[in-house]
Amino acid sequence: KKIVAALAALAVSATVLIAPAQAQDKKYTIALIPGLTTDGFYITMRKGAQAAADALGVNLVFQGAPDFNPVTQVPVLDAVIAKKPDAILIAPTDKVQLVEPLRKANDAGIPVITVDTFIGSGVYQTGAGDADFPLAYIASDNVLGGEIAARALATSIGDKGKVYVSNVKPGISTTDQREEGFKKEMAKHPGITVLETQFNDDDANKAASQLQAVFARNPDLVGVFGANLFSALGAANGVKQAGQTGTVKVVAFDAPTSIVDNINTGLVDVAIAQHPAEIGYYGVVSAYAHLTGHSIPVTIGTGFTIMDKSNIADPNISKYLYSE
Ligand code: T6T
Repeated sequence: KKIVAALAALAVSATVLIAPAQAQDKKYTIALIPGLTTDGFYITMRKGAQAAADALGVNLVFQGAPDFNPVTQVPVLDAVIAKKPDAILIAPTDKVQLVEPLRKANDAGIPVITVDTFIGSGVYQTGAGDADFPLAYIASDNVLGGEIAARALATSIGDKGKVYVSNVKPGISTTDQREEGFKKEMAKHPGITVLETQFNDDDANKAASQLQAVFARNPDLVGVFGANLFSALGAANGVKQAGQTGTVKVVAFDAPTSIVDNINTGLVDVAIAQHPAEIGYYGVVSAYAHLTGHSIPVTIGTGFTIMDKSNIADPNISKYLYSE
């Protein structure tokens, strides 16, 4: 009897000992597919993701397209799915066009988490709609970001005059929501007229020429909101080329290192930095938690840091500038 009991105890402790060892031996591969590879925002997101991957012993694969476009992102996604990673983190480049390609990953049993941008309505795991299958959405609050931008621009133009939004293209959740928040806030400022949005396809040169064309049609233009990194850089360059630095105010979404000079010279009044490293970090942590049997929040919101001339030299602020 004693021997049987001892053997049983041994079996129990053996299971207890073996189970965690097996869990630790499993090295998970998590793929991160950015909106595009050559954008400081996603380069910074990758760093945050890598920090979490290193801490958790996860293999992180970063694979993306050279431009922000579903036509080039979908083949990258297909190639990633074919390699069967344990989970996919992705910034979908279109709310609608990425639904079916991502469903393939989900149908293949690969958990999907969207970072920065969302598909469908961005409300996941409700059983409603056909694009609610991603496990989580980790991002800035982009409607709020647009409202912050509008308030900053309203202040810098003395609450009156003509402004417009320099934006990427319709169908991208983030930039659509920033424009929505901007217009919602501007509706509370009767002295401000919001002109028609200019779409630049994420091309800073196009954004610069559009600024000059809008200014040519509206010599009383007083401000522009650049709704993402390339829209803002381009709009700011357009203001400079038009010789309107300081007269046409610029509020920029995103914070590449070049924004420091633009703020210091007065070309850009305010930059709204997102926290992409946090998005990447919590993306990997969430995927890992799910893979190891834990429940995860369906949305995680990350914050903003507002940069202007008064605080840009402060290391607690400048640490949120994006990596190159
Ligand atoms: O603004 C970010 C990102 O949040 C957006 O979805 C796309 O543009 C950026 O990557 C900046 O270029």
